Amino acid sequence: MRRAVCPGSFDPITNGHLDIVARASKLYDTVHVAVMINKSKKGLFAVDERIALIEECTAAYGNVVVEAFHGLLVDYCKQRDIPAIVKGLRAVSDFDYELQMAQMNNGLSGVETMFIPTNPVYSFLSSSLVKEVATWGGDISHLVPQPVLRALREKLAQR
Ligand code: COD
Repeated sequence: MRRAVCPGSFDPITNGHLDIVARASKLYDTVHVAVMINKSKKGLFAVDERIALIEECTAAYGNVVVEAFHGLLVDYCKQRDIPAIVKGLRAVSDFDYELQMAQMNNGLSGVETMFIPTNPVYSFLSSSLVKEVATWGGDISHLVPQPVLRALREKLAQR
């Protein structure tokens, strides 16, 4: 059984994240999407809301498990016997920090990190930019899956 994890904040999941999860789901028997909880960072979406959105957007893949985790990613991997982390690389600017994390995680536990190059149509895309553009009424319909678009509109209307 080949298992991998795609970790992140996913606040909320974007088409860039989804593209990486979809591609990983073709390479591995099971892909875990781990919503890593960072208590010092208050997100727009609650962790449960992020999980529900990711589950809805990945249901069709058939081999994706979505969970929240508070702690080190290497501990998440150890507890579930996951040997590989899959990350998307958007640009050279991502590389420095991603390399540091990959080397730290490998040094801590031997887990490997696999990088998948971003689809160029999503190379500028991040959850924070999506939230900023949506806050000011910009069109993000081509950047996030439909359930996220709906949830973002509802969330911003409550503010
Ligand atoms: N195209 C392709 N991939 C993308 C895109 C895009 N447009 N946007 C994001 N991604 C991928 C990247 O691989 C990114 O790393 C991942 O999705 C998650 O992105 P975000 O923005 O949701 O999440 P981040 O960057 O906040 O996530 C950082 C982690 C939570 C993965 C990291 O901090 C972590 O592992 N934390 C757990 C604690 C820990 O173990 N710390 C020690 C690390 S060495």
